[in-house]
Amino acid sequence: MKNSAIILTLLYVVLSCGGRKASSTTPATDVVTPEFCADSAYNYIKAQTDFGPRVPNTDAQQNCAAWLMTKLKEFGAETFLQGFETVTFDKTRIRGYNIIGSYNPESPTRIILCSHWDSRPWADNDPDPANWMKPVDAANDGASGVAVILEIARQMQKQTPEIGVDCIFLDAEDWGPGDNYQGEHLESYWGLGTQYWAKNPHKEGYHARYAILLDMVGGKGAAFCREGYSTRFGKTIVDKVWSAAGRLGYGSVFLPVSGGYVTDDHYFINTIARIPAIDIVPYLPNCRESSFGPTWHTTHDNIDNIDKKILEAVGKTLIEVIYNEKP
Ligand code: AHN
Ligand code: ZN
Repeated sequence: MKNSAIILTLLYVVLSCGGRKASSTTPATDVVTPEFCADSAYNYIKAQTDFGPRVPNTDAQQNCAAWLMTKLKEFGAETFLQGFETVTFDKTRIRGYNIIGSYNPESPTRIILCSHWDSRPWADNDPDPANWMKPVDAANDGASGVAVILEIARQMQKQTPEIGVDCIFLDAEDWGPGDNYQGEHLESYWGLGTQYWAKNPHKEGYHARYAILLDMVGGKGAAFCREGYSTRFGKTIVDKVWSAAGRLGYGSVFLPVSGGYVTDDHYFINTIARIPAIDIVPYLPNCRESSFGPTWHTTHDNIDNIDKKILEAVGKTLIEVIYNEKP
């Protein structure tokens, strides 16, 4: 992007999402009400997809990792870069990076906001078999969750929450065996970055009150149901998030019904790290292509199929949860 384009983009974000000040009649002066700018989150998706598919062992992975570290530092977080090596189901040795940004790092009461940031190496659910070996842009399945968390990080720099918050970008979630694979479909082939982090937390003796995973939180037509493992391991957190969404008028995006069990990063946070973790993940039982939505693991998972209104529903709901959490 040319410098002039960058400046125009930034100007647009500033103009479209100016900070809301508390009214002058309230006694606490100059308190900025935490908000969430969906345009800003959208731009963070675009920035990620512009690197190309963030597949492990590629330049795009390296470049995007550096960018994510830069953004977290720019937004005032204490950062950790956790590199690791692992072997995938198809016996590929990959290098991964879990990227962590902490707010209130000394606070003993912490919550985690997390999302995977890697792209699937193959669009193996594409309607056209000619695309099955192409990597996925992963605007929704990867970049959207990261983008919502980055925008929340930007807001947390303006107003620190009462509790500690760790933003965790998990690598190597999506190199799992798809439906076309003939071998063993073990759950443990997914979420490789999370499994590494859960066994080797970035700080010794690390614990958190709970974790919220965002996965595919920007797709057109998305709706989120109360996912099975989330309810099994963290029913009170599911209740908290879904009732916050209802209060804000997002009941048609966060449907108050249960649906599906997804082997996702939160499963390993629950079972290995023993931190209660829930997943905000689409469940569309009537979608022909996939219950995660029509673009899942296809070449159509690109910026054109992102809906800012979904990003906004998720972002504002999380802001509501985070700023109501007491130490
Ligand atoms: C399975 O398909 C077993 N889990 C889905 C996890 C996933 C893939 N989330 C995003 N991409
Ligand atoms: Zn995926």
